[in-house]
Amino acid sequence: MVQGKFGKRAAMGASVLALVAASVPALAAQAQADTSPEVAAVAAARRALGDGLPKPDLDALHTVFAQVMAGGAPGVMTRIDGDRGASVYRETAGVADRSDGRTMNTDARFRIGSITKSFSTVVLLQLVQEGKIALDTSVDTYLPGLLPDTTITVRNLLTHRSGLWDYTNDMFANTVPGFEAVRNKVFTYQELVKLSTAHPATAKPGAAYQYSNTNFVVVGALIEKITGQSVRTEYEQRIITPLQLTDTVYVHPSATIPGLHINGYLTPDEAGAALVDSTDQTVSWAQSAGAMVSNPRDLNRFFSSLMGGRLLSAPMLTEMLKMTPSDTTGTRFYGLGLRQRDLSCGVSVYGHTGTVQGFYSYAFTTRDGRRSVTSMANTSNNGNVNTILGDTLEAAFCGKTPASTSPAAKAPSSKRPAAATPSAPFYEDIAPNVPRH
Ligand code: REX
Repeated sequence: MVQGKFGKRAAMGASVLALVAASVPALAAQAQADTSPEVAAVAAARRALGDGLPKPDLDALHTVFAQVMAGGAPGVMTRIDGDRGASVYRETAGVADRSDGRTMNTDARFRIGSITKSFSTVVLLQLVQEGKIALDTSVDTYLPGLLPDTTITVRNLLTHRSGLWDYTNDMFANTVPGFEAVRNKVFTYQELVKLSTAHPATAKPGAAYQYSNTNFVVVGALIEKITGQSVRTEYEQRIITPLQLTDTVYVHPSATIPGLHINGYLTPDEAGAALVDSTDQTVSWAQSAGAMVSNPRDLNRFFSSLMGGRLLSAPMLTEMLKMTPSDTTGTRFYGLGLRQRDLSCGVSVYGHTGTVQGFYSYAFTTRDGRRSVTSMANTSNNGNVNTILGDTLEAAFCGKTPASTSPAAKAPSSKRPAAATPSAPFYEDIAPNVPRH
């Protein structure tokens, strides 16, 4: 069953829109120039949330939810904060807990996986701002002897261009046994780095984008070395407390998610095998690369605040947004601990994706931070579900745009996924050398 709760201000009246148009000279002039009902309807839809984008297409969103659940996820949800949270949509389907049938809830916490990388990057870039560390300096300067290649720079880590092997490829080659072997373990950063450096480098530093959790484990080690404090303290003091992210916690090495939360269900490799409840685990295998817990409101606020300049100076945000392609689609890019996705309606969104056993998530915002979207499904090791979940971004950011006026109508068809139709399989970064299921 699909449930929806609409924010009070989501349905803004036409009279309010007219007032808005009248008070903004450019809009008023546009309204006078084009008086056809069609053009006026498109303009009204675009202004409906006050953030300049089309209204979210909730029918398309619910169709995506149905596909995610048909693909094997017990539950799925999306929270959309329009106009920096003035208009909120909380959409859910399915259950948060299969044992008691508790329904999915957008207030509940979940494991955000690699979305943690954006938090770690903000901490590190604040340290750069403070002159305590430099982006283009060798990691070896700060952590002598940790990495065999002394030419790997701090920027190489943040851009996934270090050439450090991703140790999770080996760790999770067999999904459930791999998970069970580490779910209660507590690793040091050094132990995880050693698992990586037992393999030869995958490329020369700077040469190629190759997603690797190792990079952000080294980022955590750098943060702790430079500040003399735990990453937990740094996340709290620099991000969580200032932004009042009351549902965001870093509890490593505790294995439980505190408070109201969603249970995660890992898909075994064997076809037809029952889902494994993977809620409780230390996530010590990821730490600063993926061990945070949060909820959709906090993630939307985090990325909106980031883009709004509340966490980094303008020059440092510009550094974070220096993107290079992360695949060959021409629509997906990676900056410094930050992804960019170009959607079918011509809108670029910025954020991160996350995968921890039992949890797939997407958290993205517009360049001005005015519309932010977080989606999650409580399963993993099911690439098809992850791909379909990504289509919630199309429905939430692009909405229903009349084909004749949509920038997508002019885009090549390869860049034009329909909102309710799953786009091409998305495997780019999940343990790249491991067979897909
Ligand atoms: C590890 C394997 C996935 C999960 C991983 N997660 O590298 C990081 C992350 C923290 O969130 N990365 C994602 C397991 C891709 C991102 O940045 O977007 N897979 C699963 C297997 C495969 O065990 N055999 O799907 O749960």
